[in-house]
Amino acid sequence: MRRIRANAIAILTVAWILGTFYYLWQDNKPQSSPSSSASQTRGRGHGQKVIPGRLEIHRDDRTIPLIVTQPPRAEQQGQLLGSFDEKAYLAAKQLKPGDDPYKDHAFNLQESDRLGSERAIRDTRHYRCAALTYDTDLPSTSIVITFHNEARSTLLRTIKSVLMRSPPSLIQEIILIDDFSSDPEDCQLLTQIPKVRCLRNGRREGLIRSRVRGANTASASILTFLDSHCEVNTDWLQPMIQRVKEDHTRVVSPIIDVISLDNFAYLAASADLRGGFDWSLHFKWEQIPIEQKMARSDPTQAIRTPVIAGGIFVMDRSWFNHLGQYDTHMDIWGGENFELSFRVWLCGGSLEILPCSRVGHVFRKRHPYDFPEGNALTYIKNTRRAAEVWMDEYKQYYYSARPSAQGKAFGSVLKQGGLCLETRGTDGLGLAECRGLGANRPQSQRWELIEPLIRQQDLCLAISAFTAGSKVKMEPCNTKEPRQKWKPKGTALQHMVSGLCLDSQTPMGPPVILQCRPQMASQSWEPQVIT
Ligand code: UD2
Ligand code: MN
Repeated sequence: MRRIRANAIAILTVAWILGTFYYLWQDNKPQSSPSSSASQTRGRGHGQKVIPGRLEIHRDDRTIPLIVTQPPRAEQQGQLLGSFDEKAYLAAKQLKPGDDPYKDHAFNLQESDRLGSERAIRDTRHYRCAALTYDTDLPSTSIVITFHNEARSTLLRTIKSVLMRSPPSLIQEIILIDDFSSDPEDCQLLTQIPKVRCLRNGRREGLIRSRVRGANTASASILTFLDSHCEVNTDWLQPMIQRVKEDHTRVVSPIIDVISLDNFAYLAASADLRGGFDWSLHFKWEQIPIEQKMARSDPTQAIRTPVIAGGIFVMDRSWFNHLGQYDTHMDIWGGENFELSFRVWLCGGSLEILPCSRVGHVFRKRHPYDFPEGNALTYIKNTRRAAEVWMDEYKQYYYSARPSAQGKAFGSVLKQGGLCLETRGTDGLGLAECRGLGANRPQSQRWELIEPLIRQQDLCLAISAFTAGSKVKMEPCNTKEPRQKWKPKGTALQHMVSGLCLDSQTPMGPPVILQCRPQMASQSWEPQVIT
């Protein structure tokens, strides 16, 4: 009898051990097809991002393996979507047999469409996150989503996941900015969903100006930015709003989980990463330094990050405005995440990744849309503006890492103290108070340094003679004309042939060229971000 009992205990023990191993093994296994590993590293022609080790399914992150977030029941659906006819919306745009499912969106559209507008996803948070509580009087937020030719199924899933997985009282509105997509109905039809608004750009603006447009019409005191191909996870919003409520200078991001571009599997990302960059201003994820990791006793704690990835973050609206929003002279895509991050840190705020907030995003390997001025030039223009404006002497490392950025246009940024260089009459010049904001800045005060020229539309700064004290005037641009060739020298602008520097001498009179004295205020021309 005793032997039978001993045997039974032994068998049970073995079965228990095997069961435990099987369970851990199951949970370690990527839940998707082998091709999903492709999303671990991403490369692009230019302005590309490499995301090493972003995807890391493992048990030591102690996520909640068995809980999936449920889609709402049928009766809740009606309230969620109002009069919106989801079936018709999705059916109107279907992949035709034989079409390449990756062609238009750089992800597998067939898989995205097949999933439909919602699905249960795994709660990828650390299990201790589920026990956290948040203030009951958190302020509400305006969600800002800009898109250019997004697939209907991914766009709708983004919106529905927000409505399904956020406390309704926290969602003031969802502002879609249709960045001049081919079909205005992609956006327009979605306004039948309660809380959804749609603003369409009359021309392609790029994500940076589009987000500013969205932020400017937002009515809530907190802004939440999302890409147009996301799925938010359980309780994603409360931790972020809580942190911003406690300190309005915090800018917070979730951990960005990976939605496979091939099979749309939802995969947990590592909780040990923060944002970083190299000197050529490429974003990359980096491991949290070991000392910091050791010091982290609480896995639910915020992770301070030098920069954010850029697409998914929450910040106070008045803080966003106080910082001057984004640099609206950046085009299409890229660089704005560094620029905003530098603003935040340099102006006394902070950036964080919150492990208890998770949002899935479809990371792609190429841009599915065109860049009117080319991908490479646009990325250089944007990052050069970030470097010129915020990196002081560190910008030399940017130029060493990216020699091709030398001499490329970076937009209108010429200013001295509170005064701007402006054109007067046909060829006259002088300093005057800087006027107008953003698009309202008068043309007479807009300058572009496109080495070696300093341009205003078709006219360029030229010296009248090669001797000290000669006046500077405007004349039609000609890259071969030695009188028009300039280069930056610290904060001064040096005429290349005479070696003399642009000097405002008498503030209201025309500028002249004088011996370079870099410390002189009259020779210091600072880059100015026009917001
Ligand atoms: C990442 C960010 C993205 C942005 C970018 C750098 C995440 C998850 N994503 O690239 O938000 O910060 O880095 O600039 O961190 N779009 C427009 N107009 C355009 C081009 C794009 O509205 O002319 C939209 C696009 O539809 C999408 C969003 O902007 O919703 C971001 O573009 P993306 O998804 O191609 O950028 P991504 O995720 O590679
Ligand atoms: Mn994206």
